Amino acid sequence: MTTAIITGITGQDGSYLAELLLQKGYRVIGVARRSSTVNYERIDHLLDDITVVQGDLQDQGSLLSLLEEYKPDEVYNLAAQSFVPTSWNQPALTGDVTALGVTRILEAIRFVNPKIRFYQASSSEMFGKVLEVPQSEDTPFYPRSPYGVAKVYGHWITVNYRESFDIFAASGILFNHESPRRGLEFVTRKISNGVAKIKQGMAKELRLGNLESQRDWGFAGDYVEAMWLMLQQDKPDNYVIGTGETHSVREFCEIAFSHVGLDYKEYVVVDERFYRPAEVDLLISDPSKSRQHLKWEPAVSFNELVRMMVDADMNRLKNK
Ligand code: NAP
Ligand code: F7E
Repeated sequence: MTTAIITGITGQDGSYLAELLLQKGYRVIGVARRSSTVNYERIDHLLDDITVVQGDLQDQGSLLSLLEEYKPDEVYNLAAQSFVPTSWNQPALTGDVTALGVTRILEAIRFVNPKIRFYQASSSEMFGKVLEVPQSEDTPFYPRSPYGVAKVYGHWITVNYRESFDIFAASGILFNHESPRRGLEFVTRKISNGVAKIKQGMAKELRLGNLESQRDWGFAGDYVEAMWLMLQQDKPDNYVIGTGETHSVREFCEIAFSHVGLDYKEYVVVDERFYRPAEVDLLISDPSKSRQHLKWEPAVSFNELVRMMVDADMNRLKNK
């Protein structure tokens, strides 16, 4: 039985990746950091089938002992301080977890078993103030937030351990991917949740920041398949994963509100509190390498994604 360790098991992607690996017959070990109350909402339905263990990307020893105890074949590093605005308020913590945390796992792999295959969750935020449109594996980085800067470090240390120590270390440069399990502070989920609350009479307006920024949004359930595919190749590499389409926050609002028969212009209030010190205006992937090498294609379209998220929040609030 193949064993995989997933850091960030309690997050959006951790839950989808665990489901995928269980379907493939893996033994799944999920790493969660200690907290005073458990936050297993996204993995409640999996707790009989996976093993959840304590570990923290800020603690080298915990990572070493996990690898020694569970002897994984594959490690997926999905843990991070992943919310961009928080990275300006807590830049040093973001660097410690999102950047140095990657080195700590790679060091654990190097000491315990350099044959372990490693996946690093890199991000389109590394492209930031884009130097090329669309963005591919060869586009230079220009990060615009402490989060983006930390992810650039995580990407390059992954490449460096591949080249220095011959570790099978893959970097997936994933564009935004969303789902009904997305954290409530990210814009897509904030909108789908806001729409459902307004429709059900629980809120009167939705306050957002920059409506003009554009993202290449896909469905998280599709993207975890790409992570797994990267570790099944003959050689480790970097891959851009996205849809190749871009849409604005405004378009997301239009579709989300109209799905429940509302006009977003009557409810969305632009609030400068949600503007960022430096914005990433436009992201759009060139996913040709992953299409060709991994044979990966997203299954869920932008319209389907928006509707799926609104429907899920409508149902959740109805059943409350
Ligand atoms: P997420 O929902 O924010 O999940 C992040 C996970 O990291 C959570 O399980 C969190 O645990 C854990 N974590 C945070 N600090 C930790 C620490 N010090 N030690 C151990 N675990 C820690 O993020 P996601 O959307 O699933 O994204 C997964 C990964 O892909 C992240 O690295 C993210 O930066 C990256 N990424 C995401 C996207 C996207 O669009 N979703 C795109 C590109 C890259 P708690 O539950 O305890 O907070
Ligand atoms: O913002 C704008 C905001 O917070 C998207 C993370 O998973 O994807 C995510 O980072 C856009 C930005 O995601 C609001 O200014 C407008 O331009 O949903 P977001 P993000 O910053 O793109 C990347 C790939 C990651 O790697 C990250 O971990 O939407 N926006 N109004 C708003 N954003 C938020 N959050 N809230 C608003 O009210």
